[in-house]
Amino acid sequence: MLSIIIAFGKGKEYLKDCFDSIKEQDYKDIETVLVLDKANINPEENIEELISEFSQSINLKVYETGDNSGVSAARNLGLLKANGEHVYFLDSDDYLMEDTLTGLMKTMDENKDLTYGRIFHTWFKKAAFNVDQGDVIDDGSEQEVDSKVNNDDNFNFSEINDYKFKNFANLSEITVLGTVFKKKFLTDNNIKFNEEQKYYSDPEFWTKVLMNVKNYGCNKDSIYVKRYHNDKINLPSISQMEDDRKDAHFVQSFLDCMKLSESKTDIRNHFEKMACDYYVKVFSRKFHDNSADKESIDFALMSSMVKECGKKTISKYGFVEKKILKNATDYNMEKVKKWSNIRLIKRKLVMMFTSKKHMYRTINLYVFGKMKQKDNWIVFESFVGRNYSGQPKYIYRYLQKNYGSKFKYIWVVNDKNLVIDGNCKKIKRFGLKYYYYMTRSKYWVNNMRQPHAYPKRDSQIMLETWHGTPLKKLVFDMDDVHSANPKYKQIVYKQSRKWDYLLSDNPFSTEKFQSCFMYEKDKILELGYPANDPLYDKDLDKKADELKTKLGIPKNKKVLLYAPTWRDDNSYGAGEYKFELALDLKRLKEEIGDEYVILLRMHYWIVDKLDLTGMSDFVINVSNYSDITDIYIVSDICMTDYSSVFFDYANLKRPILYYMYDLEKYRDVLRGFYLDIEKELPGPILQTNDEVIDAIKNIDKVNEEYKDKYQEFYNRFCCIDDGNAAKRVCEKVFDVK
Ligand code: C2G
Repeated sequence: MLSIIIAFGKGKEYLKDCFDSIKEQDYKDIETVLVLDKANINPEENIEELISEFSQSINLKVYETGDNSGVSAARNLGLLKANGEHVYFLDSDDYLMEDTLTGLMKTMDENKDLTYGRIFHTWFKKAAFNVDQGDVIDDGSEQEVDSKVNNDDNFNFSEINDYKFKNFANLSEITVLGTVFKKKFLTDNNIKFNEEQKYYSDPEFWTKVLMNVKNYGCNKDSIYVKRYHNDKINLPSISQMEDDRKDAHFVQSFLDCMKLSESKTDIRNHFEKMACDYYVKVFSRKFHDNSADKESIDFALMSSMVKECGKKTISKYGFVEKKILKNATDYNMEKVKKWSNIRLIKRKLVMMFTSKKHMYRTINLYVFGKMKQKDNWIVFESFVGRNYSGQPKYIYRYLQKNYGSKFKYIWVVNDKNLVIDGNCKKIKRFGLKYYYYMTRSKYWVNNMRQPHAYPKRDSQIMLETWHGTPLKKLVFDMDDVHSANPKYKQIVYKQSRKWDYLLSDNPFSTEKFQSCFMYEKDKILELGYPANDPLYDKDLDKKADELKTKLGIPKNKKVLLYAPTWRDDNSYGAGEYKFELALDLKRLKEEIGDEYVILLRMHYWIVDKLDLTGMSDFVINVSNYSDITDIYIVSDICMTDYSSVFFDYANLKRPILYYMYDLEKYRDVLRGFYLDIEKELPGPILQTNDEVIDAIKNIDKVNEEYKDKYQEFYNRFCCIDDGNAAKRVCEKVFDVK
C-alpha cells in the first residue's frame, strides 16, 4: 500500500482540489494520511465537511499535531502513522494527475529505496490545468533519467545528484515532493524532518536521502502539480511568507546540509556552490544601508555560510565576487558592502549600455527625479498609449475647453501620428521624454494600470479612471485561473496603492472595486464616466450622421456593432491575444445584409487579423478606430459577449445582444462573473448564429421582451452618467472650481 501524507494548515479550496485528484488516481492501493497542523487551522474554514465527503473515497485517516506544530512535525507524525510500505508526501495546496501514482509505482520495486517523478509549477486550479496547452511552467529539466537499479556498493551518486540538483539552483527549490519512498528505507536510516526548521526542512531531509540511497527509479511522466498561491497578500504559501527570521532558518538549513554531506564531496560541493551564489547574488545586497542593528547580526549569520565553504569553491569565482566571498569569511562587513556595491555598479553600467530602458531609468532616477515638480502639468494615457479615448480623453477635453492654458497637457502615445485635438504635447511611451514628463508632472490620468516599477513621488497625484464597469471578475475576486498568475495579484496590489483616486461609474462598481483591488472606499470617486458624457449630447442624431460619413457607413443602413472581449487562455504572449470569429458573416450577410452593416470591433489585446474578403459592403472593421464612444453613437444595436462595453452602451437605451457561444468555459473555467447573467442582463444570451440572426430580425420583439429588465439595469448601472461627469471629476481632482 502507498500512504499519501498530507500536512494541512489552511486553504480549504486548495485541499478540495488535492483530495479530488487523489480520488481520481488510477492507482487504488492507497491510504491518505491527513495531519492537521493544529496551530495553523482556522476553525472558520470548517474542513470537517470535506473530510467526511472524502473519507471513504480516498481512504482518509485524520490525525492532529500536538504541542509541536508546523509542517515538519505534521509530516513526521504522518510518517509515524503511515501503514503503507511506501510513502508519498503531497502538499495540501498541490494536486496530481490521474496517472501520477500508477506511473511512479510502475518504476518502484522491492530493490528500490525511492522513485521520483517530475514537478510542474503552475498557478492554475485543477479545473483550469491542461498540460497540453503548454501554459505551465515546467521545472526546466530536459534531461531524461530512466529507471535504474544499481546494486554496486560503489554507487555513483552523480546521476541522481545531477538530476535532482542540476535544476536546484537554490536551496529553497530542494523538495521531497513528487517522490515515492520505501518507508523502511526512511525508518532504517532514521530519515525524518527537522522540526526546528520552520521553512526549509526539505533540503536536510533530501540530503539524508542522498547520503543513503542505493537504488532508485524515475518516471518523468509522473507529474506532481505544484501550485503557487496567486494571492500572496491574503493566503501566502510557506515560501511566500514574510518573516524576519527566515534568513536565519535558511542559513541554518545550509549549514546542516553541508555538515551532513561532508563525506560525499560531490554533494557537499554542490551545496557550497549554491551557498556562495546565494551570498553574492542575494545576501551581499542586503548590507547596503548601514542603519539597522539587525543587519550586523544577520551579517555574521549569513557570512558563516560562506565561512563553511572550502577555498576551492571560492577560487572559482570572478575577481569581484571572490572579494565579496573572501571578505565574508573574514566577517568584514564594510568590505563586503564595498565590493557588493562595485558589483552592482558594474552590472548597472553593463545594463545601461546594453538596454535603452535601463539607461533611461537611471537618468530618470539621478537627473529628472531631482528636478522640481510642475504643478500644472498633466500626463494622460489611454489603453497603454494605443488610443485617444476613454475617460482620459474626455477629462482632457473638458480641461482644454474650460481651463485652456492653465495646464500643460501631455499625452502618452505609442505612435506620434495618433490624432489628438487641442493643444498638447505628444510623447512616446517609454522614450526618454516619457520619463521626463512622468517624473515632473503633478498629475497622471490613466485608464489602465501604470507600469508597476514606475516610481511615483508622494506629491504626485494619480487618477486611475479604469475602463469599464466590471462583469468578469477582477484581481482579488478572481480564482486561480489562467490570467491570475502568482505575481499578478501582488503587482496589482502594489500598483493600486499608488492610485490617489479611482473613478467609478455606479454604486455597483464602487462595491466591486473595493474587493477586487482591495481598495479604500474613501478614495473611490463615484462620479460617473466622462467617456459617456457624449452619449447625452442633445445633437446625438446629427453627430451620428457625421460619424457615419466619416466611417463610410451608408446612410440607409442600420448598424450592428459586434464588440467581443478577449479570452484568457488564447494568447501568443502577454497582451497579444488570438481571436477566432464565431460569427458566420456570410450567412449574416445573406440574412440581414439588405438592412444592416456590421461594425467589427476587436478588443485592443487582439492581434489576429480578420479575414473579411468579399465582405466590404457589409462589414467595416473599426478595431483600429481610436474612440469606441463614437462607435456607440452610430450603432443601432450592440452585440458583445463578456465585455464591459454594454454597461456604457446602455446609456443610449438601445438594444443589446449577448453572443456567448463559449459561456460555460468562460464563466466556470476562465473567469466567473459578478452578475447573475441569466437574470440581470438587459438582453438575450445567444449561443448560435441562428439565434443571433433571429434576434436581429426580431429586434422589436426583443426590445419589448427586455423592456423592464433594461429599465432596471439602466437605473442600476447608468444612474450617475448624465453628460456632466467630466466636470465633476475635474472639479474634484484638479481643484478648478
Ligand atoms: N473595448 C473596446 N473594444 C472591444 C472591447 C472592449 O474598445 N471589442 C474597450 C471598451 O472601452 C471597454 C473596455 O475596453 O469598456 C474594457 O473591455 P472589456 O472587454 O471589458 O475587457 P478588459 O479590458 O478585460 O476590461 O472593469 C473592466 C473590465 O472588466 C476589464
